[in-house]
Amino acid sequence: MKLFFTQRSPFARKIRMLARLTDQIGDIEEIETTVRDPDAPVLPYNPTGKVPTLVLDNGTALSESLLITTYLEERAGPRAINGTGDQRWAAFAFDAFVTATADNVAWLFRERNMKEADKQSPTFLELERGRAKRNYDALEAALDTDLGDPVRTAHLMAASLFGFVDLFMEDETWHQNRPKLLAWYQRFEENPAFQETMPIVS
Ligand SMILES: N[C@@H](CCC(=O)N[C@@H](CS)C(=O)NCC(=O)O)C(=O)O
Repeated sequence: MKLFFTQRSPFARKIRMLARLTDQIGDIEEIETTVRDPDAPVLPYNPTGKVPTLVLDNGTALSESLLITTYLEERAGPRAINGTGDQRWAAFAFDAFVTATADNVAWLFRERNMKEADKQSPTFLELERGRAKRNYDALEAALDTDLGDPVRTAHLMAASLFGFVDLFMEDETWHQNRPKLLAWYQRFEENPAFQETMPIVS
């Protein structure tokens, strides 16, 4: 299989971590691509040009990180990390919430980091900051339950997202007044899969 990724994408980092944690990385060729570029290596496989994109050996191209997560979780068999039965669907539901949070932060990033200051919409920024705050508060509250051990795919998404914000949007504090979330993240930073997928940025 081929996995197209960028160093910066938190969605791709989550998949890269999952592949390592479920011992599937040996079956995956990780290919770094550009985005928003007519020559991007991912484009022949996925016309949306988005990462992550996982191309299966039969040529099927999976995009949207939750779909790729679901595929790799099923393929992992006993090594899957989201549990079984109802527990598994609760884990996927939690992952969907964290992934939606990451989508929201990505919109915020595009508005504030990729547009000139005078082209940015204060209304949009306020709305998205409000949404991010609500979601981070929900994550802080979830720490006693969903964010506890063991590591599920939602944890991989949350850690990738916080790593992204710290590196590229450092003044958007996700941890201010959220001590449990910060302590959780600081522990998670030691995870070898997190260390191995640290964005290499020049
Ligand atoms: N909901 C998508 C989000 C993926 C996404 O937004 N990826 C960004 C990079 S972080 C991307 O591919 N952007 C390329 C573009 O906007 O053209 C997922 O979960 O995979």
